[in-house]
Amino acid sequence: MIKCLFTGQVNSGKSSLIMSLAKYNSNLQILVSQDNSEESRDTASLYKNKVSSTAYHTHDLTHYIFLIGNNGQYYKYDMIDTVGLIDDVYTEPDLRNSVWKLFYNLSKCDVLVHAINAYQVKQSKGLSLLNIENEIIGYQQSKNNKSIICATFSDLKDAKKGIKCIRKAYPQIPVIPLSNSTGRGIGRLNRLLTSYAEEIVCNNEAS
Ligand SMILES: Nc1nc2c(ncn2[C@@H]2O[C@H](COP(=O)(O)OP(=O)(O)OP(=O)(O)O)[C@@H](O)[C@H]2O)c(=O)[nH]1
Ligand SMILES: [Mg+2]
Repeated sequence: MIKCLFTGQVNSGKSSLIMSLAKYNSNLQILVSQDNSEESRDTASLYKNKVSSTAYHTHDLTHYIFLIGNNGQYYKYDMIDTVGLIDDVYTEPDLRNSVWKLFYNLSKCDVLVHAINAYQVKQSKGLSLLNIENEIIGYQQSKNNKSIICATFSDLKDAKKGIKCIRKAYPQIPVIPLSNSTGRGIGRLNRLLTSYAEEIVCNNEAS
């Protein structure tokens, strides 16, 4: 199973992204488990209803296990939704445990999907990521691991400038303009995750 970690600031669209991917690969069942333990994964119950565009706040990790792919070739993905990042994430006692879990899973994941609200970038007149976001992206890069940046809220007016800004800051990472409202970019994200899965499976078989 391929592990994909979704990170990003609060309300950057992480949970919606996972739901969009689930819907894109429709009719595939989704297993949801609320924490990271093996037992709970084994006993994870089936929540077909979770596949909706309704977003909800998540305080801890949530695993969504489902198949994604195209052209009849599907791969099992463990989509891991993480805590919404804020400025003082390290000092908030409530968040500390979630941040530990995030970094633990980062060290184990195959693919990182980092969500950045492209509209907000434009609004704040430039890309100013939180320290913890730079650490997360930097960690993946230092390990030469696969990363994707989703420039969410691309449906909003003038998000284009934000997307340009993100691309300029990260020329070496694929940046996908994405909208969880219109579905823009979900197909592209799906294709990229499918091709990464092919590569990862091939490498695992070879080693
Ligand atoms: N217009 C627009 N709204 C979006 C988009 N993505 C998410 N939203 C909305 O933004 C809000 C936050 O989305 P979530 O998916 O909950 O964001 P999140 O990053 O999981 O938030 P936390 O878990 O609180 O950190 C919800 O009301 C979504 O419907 C997008 O691409 N475009
Ligand atoms: Mg969320």
